[in-house]
Amino acid sequence: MKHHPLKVMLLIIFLVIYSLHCEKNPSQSQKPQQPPTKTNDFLVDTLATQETIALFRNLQNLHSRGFGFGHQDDLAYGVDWWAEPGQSDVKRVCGDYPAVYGWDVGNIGKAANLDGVSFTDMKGWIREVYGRGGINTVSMHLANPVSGGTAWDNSPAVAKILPGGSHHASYLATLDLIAAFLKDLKTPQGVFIPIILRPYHEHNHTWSWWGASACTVDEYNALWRMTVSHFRDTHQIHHLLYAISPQEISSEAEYLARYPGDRWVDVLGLDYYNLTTKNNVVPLGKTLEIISNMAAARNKVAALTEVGVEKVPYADWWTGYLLAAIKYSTASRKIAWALVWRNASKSHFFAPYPGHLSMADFLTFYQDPLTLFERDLPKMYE
Ligand code: BMA
Repeated sequence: MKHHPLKVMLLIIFLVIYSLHCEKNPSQSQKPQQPPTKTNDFLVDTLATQETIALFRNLQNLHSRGFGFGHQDDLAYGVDWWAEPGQSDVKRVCGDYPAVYGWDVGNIGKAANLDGVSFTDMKGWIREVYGRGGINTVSMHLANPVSGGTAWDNSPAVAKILPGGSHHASYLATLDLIAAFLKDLKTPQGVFIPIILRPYHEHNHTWSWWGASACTVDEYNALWRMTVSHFRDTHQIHHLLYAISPQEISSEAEYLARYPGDRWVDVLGLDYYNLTTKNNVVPLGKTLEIISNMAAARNKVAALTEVGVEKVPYADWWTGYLLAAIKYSTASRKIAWALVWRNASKSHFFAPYPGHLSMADFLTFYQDPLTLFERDLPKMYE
């Protein structure tokens, strides 16, 4: 059949105009977007993935078995080694990995974090941990977004990064880098790896730019909510649980003095660095009781998000101090995990390494039925 050239021309003109119209009005050519389906009504993120919901539920129930032992940067380095595949000071001492692994995204945007850990390697370790059934938590020692100093530069910055502030856009750009990092935490099958995000920690203390001397209560809460909403709503990241962690508080009122609200928090954490004397076993036990009762009343998880004594200078610290505090009462035992800080060197470490004076006691701690290491964990993501 022969086509008339004018007809062909007209058809081409029509198709070009129609396709331009569709580009401008995508609704004409595509189905309208379905609103995302709610997956739960108890997490900060009501669109959280199934694996994230399972992690939360399993953390809530973990106390029926015990509490997870955690260690910051466990796979990245230890006393006398750096980035060796499979290596871990905790494993070298007791034969198993920790149940919980802490990581930090301070210096995001550079090749390595503030402690020299390559972000590419960190992603690999997070995937490795998930593959073995362990738990990952991420803190944020971000540089001062106004002065450019470190996280410890506590010159005021929060007011300037909130909406309308001079540094709002540049701070969101930093959060975008963290979002990109989080979105890259996937299994080879494309499953997002749940992360317990722990931003703006120890905020009742004053060392950081988000601390109590550098911003008002309202500014802190606004910063928290802006950050959650940037990840959850702007970036549609749905594999996060949000943990708050004030340091060394002693009452519920003190805990809630700087707190963005139950709708914005999944895990009620506590950081505690005063366990340098047995006199503080009971005070810590009492605080754990407080946060664990608060978590139960609010359908949340309680955790000892950071604890430890630098260089662990007491031979019986693991059972005589830490375990004693956690065993203080039936409520204090209900924390989901207790994480000690990093093993950077012989002068800055919080977990034992082979030959350390607390090693024998750590083995007793490891063998205690209440302590859970990686092999003791139930399936956390189902
Ligand atoms: C601190 C110390 C610092 C480190 C920071 C973030 O407590 O360990 O050396 O840079 O945590 O990991």
